[in-house]
Amino acid sequence: MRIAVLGGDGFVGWPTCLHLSELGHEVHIVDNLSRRWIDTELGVQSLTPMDSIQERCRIWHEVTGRRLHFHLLDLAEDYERVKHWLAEHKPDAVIHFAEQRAAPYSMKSDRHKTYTVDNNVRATHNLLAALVETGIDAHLIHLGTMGVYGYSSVGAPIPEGYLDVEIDTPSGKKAQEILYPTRPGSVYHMTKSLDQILFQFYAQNDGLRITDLHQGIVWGTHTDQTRRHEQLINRFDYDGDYGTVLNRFLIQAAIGHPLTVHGTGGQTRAFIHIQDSVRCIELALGEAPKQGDRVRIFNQMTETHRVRDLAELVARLSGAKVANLPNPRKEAAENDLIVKNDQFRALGLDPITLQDGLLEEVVEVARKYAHRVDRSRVPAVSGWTRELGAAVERDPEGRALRSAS
Ligand code: NAD
Ligand code: USQ
Repeated sequence: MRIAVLGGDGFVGWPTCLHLSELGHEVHIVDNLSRRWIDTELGVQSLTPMDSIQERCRIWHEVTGRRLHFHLLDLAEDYERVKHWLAEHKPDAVIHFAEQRAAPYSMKSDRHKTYTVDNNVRATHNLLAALVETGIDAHLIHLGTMGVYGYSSVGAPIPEGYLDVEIDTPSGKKAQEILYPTRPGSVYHMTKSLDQILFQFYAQNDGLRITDLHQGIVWGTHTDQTRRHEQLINRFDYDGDYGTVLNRFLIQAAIGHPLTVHGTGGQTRAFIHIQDSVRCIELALGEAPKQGDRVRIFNQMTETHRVRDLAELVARLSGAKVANLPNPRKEAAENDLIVKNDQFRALGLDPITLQDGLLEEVVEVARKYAHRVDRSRVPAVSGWTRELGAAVERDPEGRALRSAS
């Protein structure tokens, strides 16, 4: 298949490109490299030293003899170029990772909020409109988030995207299937909720064939392919904006930083290892919906954990201390989460779990590159409201200490 991987220079995109290339697909990476620019804006860098995308593609060719094609293109800024690119390359499948994906970054300021909405919603809508206009019948796979469902305890499993409801009408009860009501917890998560509506409309109106993967928090760093050469190494974010919770705890353990638990750590979230994430994309590719089908929604996660349990696990593994910090986010302090993921399991996914020794592998990678860590960038200081941001008191190194109130 000819596959366009939008956002193929990113944390999940890059290993996906390698995995699909190894399977024999013709892979085209489309990326505007905005993530690398954001590192520059924030004054941080990936824990792991990443080469330029062109160099990464060259190394892949050297190692495997397979070619990856890179195209510098902004999906949000230049609709005409997006349309021409699609018309010229006519992909069989499009995998869409190309969005600003950090919740804390999306809440930093009004500028970051508007950037995140403009970038994400326009990128998705430009792509949909261009697919219709060019008449390209590609299977579109989008990386969405478990966060669209929200994190209040509902006491029932979260279904895969849709909810069966009964509506009272004058002629009696009528059954209806609706998108599960969204309850995004950040501006970033809100853009993924908006994406869902765009997908619903274009599938229904234009027959676009769409799969939306509601992914949990991705942890780990290596996949079978990124292990093949030092210069194929994956991005690893550890800073307070882009680092996600488990990877942050593992790097904090490696550098002797207390594990930064927000509040009581009673937040329960869904997780998936990066190797399973790329495998799920392969499985979803093989299950394309037909024209006229509703958007196919999968919950791309393999297990759920409470933040404080993760901290305890990493502390046991490494001897690290746990610090309960004031939470800069507006979120439920404690929640339960039960999630259905039957579709991937039925397709043959055999999940990698936290017990599989891969936690140690991440700590080893983190130790190897610990000299690249700027400890002052570890605390999460982007507040969901001005008050929450201000309540995070910092020490002279910029580390969050305790509530100022
Ligand atoms: P990432 O930031 O590492 O990668 C995103 C890539 O998209 C970057 O290379 C960036 O330069 C590119 N991009 C952004 N806007 C673009 C635009 N307008 N035009 C072209 N390229 C653009 O993110 P990631 O962690 O790889 O996540 C990929 C996708 O998966 C995101 O959509 C994210 O919402 C979703 N997701 C990620 C996680 C996670 O834990 N990392 C979990 C659930 C869902
Ligand atoms: N948390 C801590 N300490 C930290 C960092 C985070 O306690 O040092 C807590 C947060 O307060 C939150 C939970 O851990 O309760 C998860 O935070 P996170 O940063 O790991 O994840 P999140 O902001 O939800 O975003 C990440 C990805 C995003 C993806 C989402 C999937 O950045 O792209 O959509 O995970 S999900 O969480 O399932 O919605």
